[in-house]
Amino acid sequence: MNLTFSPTSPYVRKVLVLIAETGLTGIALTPASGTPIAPDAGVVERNPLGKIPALEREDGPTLYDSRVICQYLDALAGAGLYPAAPRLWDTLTVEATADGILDAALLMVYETRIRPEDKRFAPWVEGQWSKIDRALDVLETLWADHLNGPLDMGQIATACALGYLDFRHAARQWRQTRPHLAAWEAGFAARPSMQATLPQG
Ligand SMILES: N[C@@H](CCC(=O)N[C@@H](CS)C(=O)NCC(=O)O)C(=O)O
Repeated sequence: MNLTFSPTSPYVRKVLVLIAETGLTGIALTPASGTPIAPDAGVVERNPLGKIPALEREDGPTLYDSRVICQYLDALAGAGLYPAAPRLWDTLTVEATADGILDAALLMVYETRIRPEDKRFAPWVEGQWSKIDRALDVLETLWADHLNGPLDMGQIATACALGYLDFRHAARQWRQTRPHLAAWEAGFAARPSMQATLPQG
């Protein structure tokens, strides 16, 4: 199998953490990049949306979207990072919450990196941060017990999202009003799978 890879992509990191946690082998990494205005030709060949990660496999079409890839690899490893229902519904919702944080955080990065300065719209950026703010509050409260339960993909996605906030939006200081989430993150970030996949760049 072959996984498109960037050392700064938090969605790729979700997959890499899963690989490390499950001990899966035989997955090669192909460096890739690209933005909505400068797509990577190699990525577009694998994923028409031009996004990474994408996973080429021998027994079927290339898979894309980190959530699909993670479910596929988890099934392959038999690791149970997507547990049986009813806990599954919580796991998927926590993962969707974390991915939503990432979607908003990445759009904020694109806004300052890609959009010309005279076309930027501050209320839109703040609207993205409001989504993140609300999602973090729910992780701090409603999902605190889930985060402290058995390891699953909701936790891995949450840790990757928080790592990305530290990497790209540290000035927003997400920990300030969220002591439980901050303590949980400190513990989770020490896992070898997280240490081996710290964003670089
Ligand atoms: N929902 C997708 C999001 C993937 C994504 O947005 N990846 C970014 C890199 S961090 C990307 O490839 N962006 C290029 C683009 O949006 O054109 C997933 O979970 O895999």
